[in-house]
Amino acid sequence: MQRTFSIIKPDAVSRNLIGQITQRFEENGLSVIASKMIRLSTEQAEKFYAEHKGRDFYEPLVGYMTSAPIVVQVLEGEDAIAKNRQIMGVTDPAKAEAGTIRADFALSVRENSVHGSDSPESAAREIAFFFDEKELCPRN
Ligand code: IDP
Repeated sequence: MQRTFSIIKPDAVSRNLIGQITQRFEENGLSVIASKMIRLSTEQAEKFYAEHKGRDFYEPLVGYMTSAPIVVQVLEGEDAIAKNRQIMGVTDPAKAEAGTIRADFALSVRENSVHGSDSPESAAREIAFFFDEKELCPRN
């Protein structure tokens, strides 16, 4: 069993896609073990995406991520990190495989509907960024 961190991003929350996106996770064997809706502050968004600081897309990304509420979730399942990345599709929706969340819902490279951790290290860091251990509700 593995845990990963997911964000349903502003473009998707604004278009009432929370249910449809969460359904993709659940029907692919990922269980939601923590979930909350929040509005990121500029400071939080800058810190969360600090690895991209200095890139041309960084400031618009921070502006977008703070533009509307998001849903942050912890997903648990077998091979959860890779499975979630597969369900999401690649960053650019135009290049994402048919049937993935980004191919079906994303608006652009920036407004691409979901975030998912890309490694065990980032999953641990990102989960701890938004959740206390006592907020996680594993199934067993
Ligand atoms: P990922 O979310 O697929 O892991 P990253 O490279 O970590 O992709 O980029 C983080 C986020 O920054 C992307 O999901 C997207 O919202 C935004 N982003 C990445 N590259 C670009 C770009 O070239 N133009 C605009 N936004 C971008």
